[in-house]
Amino acid sequence: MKYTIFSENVPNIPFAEGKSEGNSPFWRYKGNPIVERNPVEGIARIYNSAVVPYEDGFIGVFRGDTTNGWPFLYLGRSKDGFSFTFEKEPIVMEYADGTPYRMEYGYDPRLVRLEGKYYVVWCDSLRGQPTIGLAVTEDFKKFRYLGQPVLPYSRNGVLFPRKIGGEYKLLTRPSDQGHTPYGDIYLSSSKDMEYWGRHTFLMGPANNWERLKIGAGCAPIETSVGWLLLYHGVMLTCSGYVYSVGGAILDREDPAKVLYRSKDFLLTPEKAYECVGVVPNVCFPCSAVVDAATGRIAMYYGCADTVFSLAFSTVDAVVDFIIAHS
Ligand code: BMA
Repeated sequence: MKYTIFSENVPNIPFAEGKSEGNSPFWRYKGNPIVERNPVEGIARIYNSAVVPYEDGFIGVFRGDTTNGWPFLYLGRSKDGFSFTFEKEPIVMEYADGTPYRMEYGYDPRLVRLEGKYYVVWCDSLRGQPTIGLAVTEDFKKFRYLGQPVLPYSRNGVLFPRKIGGEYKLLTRPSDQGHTPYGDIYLSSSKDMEYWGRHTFLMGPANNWERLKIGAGCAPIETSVGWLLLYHGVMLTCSGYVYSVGGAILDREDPAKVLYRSKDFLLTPEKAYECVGVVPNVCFPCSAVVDAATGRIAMYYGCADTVFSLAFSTVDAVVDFIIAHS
């Protein structure tokens, strides 16, 4: 391996050998999608969701769009990272005093292990308006609601998996109520996970395939070159939005510095399950499982706001691609 991943070994990482497809450093799992329509009674679709290794298998927080149209967060478990069983009821979160948090809706969760606990970051709401929600769990039974690090409107909250320079770091994408011209990723800092500040601009749309807006995707992966950030970028065409996957590398000790950023997308909607669905032409990454020993990457991504899929690569292939196309 040319580059090191600073993370745990995950010998049972869901993975299949393959070759990059077309202009991508990734190759798709041949059994995609791994979650089809109507996965659970009362849930019409599961897609933009996050998975982490847990005990002897995998666990995830999933976006489930209910049959009455509202998105909520559901727990799913898997032995192999490919096939999941989901809970029928949404995750219940509580404030520190034990009162339940009444979630109006929740979508596009991210999940990260940090200091031995698991943090869920998702698109929550404050008086009906989208902003970032934060919760923590140690056992996936009790979820403590930690509040909202930033004001509405914001989406695509992503936590770094460790403190940097003594501070927690959070990526967000400020916006307005709708699909907007606010398309930039910002970086915020906190000493205690409660008060967030020193909001700084990280990056905005730079290439035509992401011209409309970008948003952080998977929790950044720490490598010997820097933090590997897989994100989504949106292009507006005459028949709607196209969501592709982009890649950048941020400085390890100062993640506000973008060291490399690919001019080309890393994955774009090509397969029928990415191009046809409730919202056509969407590849939306929310998490990646990595194995430090082999450098393997398994990226989970939502497809066409309808189904859930996996694509594979290695740290060497992805980092070299980003540097070569930077
Ligand atoms: C974004 C979010 C995502 C969704 C995408 C495409 O604004 O709502 O959940 O995948 O639009 O519809």
